[in-house]
Amino acid sequence: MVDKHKIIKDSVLQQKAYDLLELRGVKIEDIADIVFDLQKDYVPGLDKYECIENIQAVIRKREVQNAIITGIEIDMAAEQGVFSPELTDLLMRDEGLYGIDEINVLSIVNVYGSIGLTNFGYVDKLKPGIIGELNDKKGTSCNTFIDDIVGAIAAAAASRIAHAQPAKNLDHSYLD
Ligand SMILES: [Ca+2]
Repeated sequence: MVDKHKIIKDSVLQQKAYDLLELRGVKIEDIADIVFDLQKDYVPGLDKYECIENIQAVIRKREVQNAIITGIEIDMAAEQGVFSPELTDLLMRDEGLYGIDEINVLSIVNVYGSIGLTNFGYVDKLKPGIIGELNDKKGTSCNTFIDDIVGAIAAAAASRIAHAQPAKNLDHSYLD
């Protein structure tokens, strides 16, 4: 029985989010590579460790954990064929007009304001690193949701770094 009044601890969800990313072959270091490439030209002395720290800060947010867990579990359920043939087909092909995978990650992208959306659009178009690898595995695996999740985490972490550099990113100095 589901107890509606039970509040799941953030730490439990955070661990679940990390576990699911790892289970699906995504390492935090892979995401850090994308963040580094997004920000290296704007942040002097940026290193991978700082990128990882910023990714961890993004994943500490409850709305981010929710999006990670929901999206990855839908990918896994699609592979197991638990949905109707129509939805299974849309998900297994990452059908371009489906669009719910992008909507799922808007809460991640929006955490750090409009620069997050700009960064997300950029990685979604170029599919750097692990995002491209996930995209190439389409057909055998369902990576419809996880590719956007990885792109959104990278975009949010890059935006968080940019925001900490007000002198370098004057256009975004209004962000909290
Ligand atoms: Ca997708």
